[in-house]
Amino acid sequence: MKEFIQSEAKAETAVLVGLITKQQNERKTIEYLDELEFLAETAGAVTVKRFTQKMDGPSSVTYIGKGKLEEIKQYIIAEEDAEREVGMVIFDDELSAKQLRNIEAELKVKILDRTSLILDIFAMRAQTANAKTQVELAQYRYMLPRLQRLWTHLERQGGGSGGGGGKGSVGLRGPGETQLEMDRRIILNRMSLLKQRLAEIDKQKTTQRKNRGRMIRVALVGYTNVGKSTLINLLAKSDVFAENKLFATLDTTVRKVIIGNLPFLLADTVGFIRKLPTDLVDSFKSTLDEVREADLLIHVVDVSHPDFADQIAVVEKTLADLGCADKPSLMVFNKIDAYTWTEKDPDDLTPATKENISLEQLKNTWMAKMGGDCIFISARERENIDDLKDLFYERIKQMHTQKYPYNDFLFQNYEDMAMEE
Ligand SMILES: Nc1nc2c(ncn2[C@@H]2O[C@H](COP(=O)(O)OP(=O)(O)OP(=O)(O)O)[C@@H](O)[C@H]2O)c(=O)[nH]1
Ligand SMILES: [Mg+2]
Repeated sequence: MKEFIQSEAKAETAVLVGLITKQQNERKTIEYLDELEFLAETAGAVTVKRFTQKMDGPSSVTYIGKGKLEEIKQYIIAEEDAEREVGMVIFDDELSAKQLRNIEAELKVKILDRTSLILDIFAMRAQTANAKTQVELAQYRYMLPRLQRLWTHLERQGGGSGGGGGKGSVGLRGPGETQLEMDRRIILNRMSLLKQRLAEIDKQKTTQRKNRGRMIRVALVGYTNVGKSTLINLLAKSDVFAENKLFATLDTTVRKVIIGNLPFLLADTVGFIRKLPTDLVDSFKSTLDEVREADLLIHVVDVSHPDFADQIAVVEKTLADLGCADKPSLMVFNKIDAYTWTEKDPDDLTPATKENISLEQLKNTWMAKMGGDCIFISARERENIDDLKDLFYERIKQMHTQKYPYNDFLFQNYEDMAMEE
């Protein structure tokens, strides 16, 4: 009867698990788990509980300690007794095959880690053939070293107690190494097919890019949910999907933008995130080609986010991994409308923290650091957009005249011409 009462639309519940280590203090862990909760929400799961544990480093056997695992198990049982099913337990770091297997055997619910959760969201978001192929490939990459675990899982379902196969479905009874080998081979074949398909798409895309004409190519890059799509929509008057969810954008969109009399190409790209495995980034190579081949990068930052400085570091690191560390770039601090800070009481003599910095101070600090290479705006509230356009115009015009010295006709100032006539 329980099934009938539970509505189909009821969101799955999730329990989050994170470690506090020497490298990752409690505050950091909380921030990471906040982000993990947002990821879970994006995937459609409601977080009901968090568990953290202080350890030197993750245990290679069960990631967390035995005692903590038991505590989580007891929590799940208690919830079940109260007719509240725990749908899944999500770990903040990537789990090895061994860890997954052991944890699953103990907790007996769906176990996810940050990577598989992100892959799940990617699968949900993928629209084009390119994105779908990339996601499928990334999923197999994740799955392959963990096949053993998937297999024991199936074995449990199929095996039953009576030996000799029990009630399991065809092909799942009495599985042995041969079956595992076959599965591996099927997946490897599928992966090489997907790689082939991506190579073809790649070729088409390269040709398309060559035919785009002589225009400077600009790419918006940044952490997920900072407002990249909102900004391209504003500048290109386009309607790229933007919403308050992580990874709203998975496919690259390129738009022609004209500022004054200067046309250029602007690309919106997939957002970056912490702890994203490098081979996952590799799977999105063709999406990220737009970044690699750009003449200018616009690094968009959500200044209203408490961890924006960390996010900047993650984006810079990812860009370096892509070989783009030295590309010319501008930094756009977005969401100034949502920036908050608490003024320090004059009696409070403790050192000022990042929560005590006014927007004005923040601007001054970054301007001092970056000179004219940064700007503060609100894409949604359209604050300071004229200055942003001026900055883009100056930079891109300079690049254009350098790269295409013979078609500077683009910069004729039509007003001046009118006066000369
Ligand atoms: N307060 C405020 N919110 C903004 C601003 N710009 C964008 N947003 C909101 O931030 C959320 C994310 O915006 P997107 O444009 O989808 O962000 P994105 O960087 O493209 O995100 P992904 O594609 O998910 O990586 C949306 O809810 C926007 O409405 C801004 O200037 N101020
Ligand atoms: Mg987007």
